[in-house]
Amino acid sequence: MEFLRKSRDENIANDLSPASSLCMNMPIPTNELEELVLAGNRRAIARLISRAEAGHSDCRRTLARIYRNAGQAHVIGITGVPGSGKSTLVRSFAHAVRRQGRTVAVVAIDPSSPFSGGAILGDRIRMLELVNDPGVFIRSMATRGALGGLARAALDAVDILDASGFDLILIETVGVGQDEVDIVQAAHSTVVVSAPGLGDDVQAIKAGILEIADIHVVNKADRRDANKTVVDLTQMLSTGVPVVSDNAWVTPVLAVSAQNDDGVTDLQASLDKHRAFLQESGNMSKRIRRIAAYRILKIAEDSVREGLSVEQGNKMKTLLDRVAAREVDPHSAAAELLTSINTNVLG
Ligand SMILES: Nc1nc2c(ncn2[C@@H]2O[C@H](COP(=O)(O)OP(=O)(O)OP(=O)(O)O)[C@@H](O)[C@H]2O)c(=O)[nH]1
Ligand SMILES: [Mg+2]
Repeated sequence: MEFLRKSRDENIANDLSPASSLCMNMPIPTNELEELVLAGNRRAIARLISRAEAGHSDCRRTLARIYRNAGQAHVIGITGVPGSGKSTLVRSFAHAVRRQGRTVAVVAIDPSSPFSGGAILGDRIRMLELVNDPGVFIRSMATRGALGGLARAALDAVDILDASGFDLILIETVGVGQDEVDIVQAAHSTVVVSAPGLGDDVQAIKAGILEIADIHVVNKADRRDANKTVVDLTQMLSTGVPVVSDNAWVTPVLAVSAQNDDGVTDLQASLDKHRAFLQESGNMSKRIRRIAAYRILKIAEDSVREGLSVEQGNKMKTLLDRVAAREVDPHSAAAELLTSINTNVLG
């Protein structure tokens, strides 16, 4: 197959080309990627993710079939304040998962790519080991298109990786914007990472992300001041932080040193326990519905926004003339605009 001989960059560049060339010059049509993705072919996976990211409608049918084949993986969201060691933790966790013989994929929604992250040499070497391991797949999604769509693309990527057979899928984001927090919650289990020495420590993660944790990790436990962070966090949790986590689950606070691989197997065990808890308590199906609701609304929102920007150049001009001349009121004009989006873009 010709595309398999091409470099990854070439493939990606090709994938991001405009719709017309996607159709005309494409060495392999999107629908033929499906089988390769389901068989776990890495280049096909990378390629389909790129096409999904570009948001071309060519993918829609393929993604629909992929979606129906997904649903086996344990999807884990990892978030926390910048610099708390999320990327280091993801790498250490991936190694631990591999030692168990399970496979793992990472979708990193992060301004700094995990490929360039890792200040120390040892960490970079470990990163290379992961990149060369067929049981690991790492994908960075740093770009937010002009029309949004980050959540859509990231969660399409999760489907693709899930359908291609990865046992665990990690979504890593920086817990800053609402979108990033929401994306992480589009996971079955959410891990919130904090660490000592980040200014306000626990206070820093209070705003918005403390309460979404199913599991808390206090990273950098090799530092002497880590214990204080563990104590502060545990205290804060026991004094009535509203917890989103399902009732009977007691959110653990785990001390971890991602850098030294300490406590990472505890995190693994805790995540397995959380998944089992969700399944046994019936909470898994609630979460699956919550994720589905988020995705449906997000895609609808993106489509309307996209449609509005297209219609601005078409329908809008006539409507403007009529509203300015007071032949039509703005409410009716807006309704008409939405109808034309419906027929032209969403249909
Ligand atoms: N002492 C210590 N340092 C760590 C540990 N884990 C990560 N670090 C260091 O913390 C810094 C930030 O680590 P990252 O993994 O890049 O953190 P991050 O949360 O992904 O950062 P952003 O992507 O910028 O939000 C790096 O210098 C790491 O080497 C740890 O367990 N112990
Ligand atoms: Mg990072």
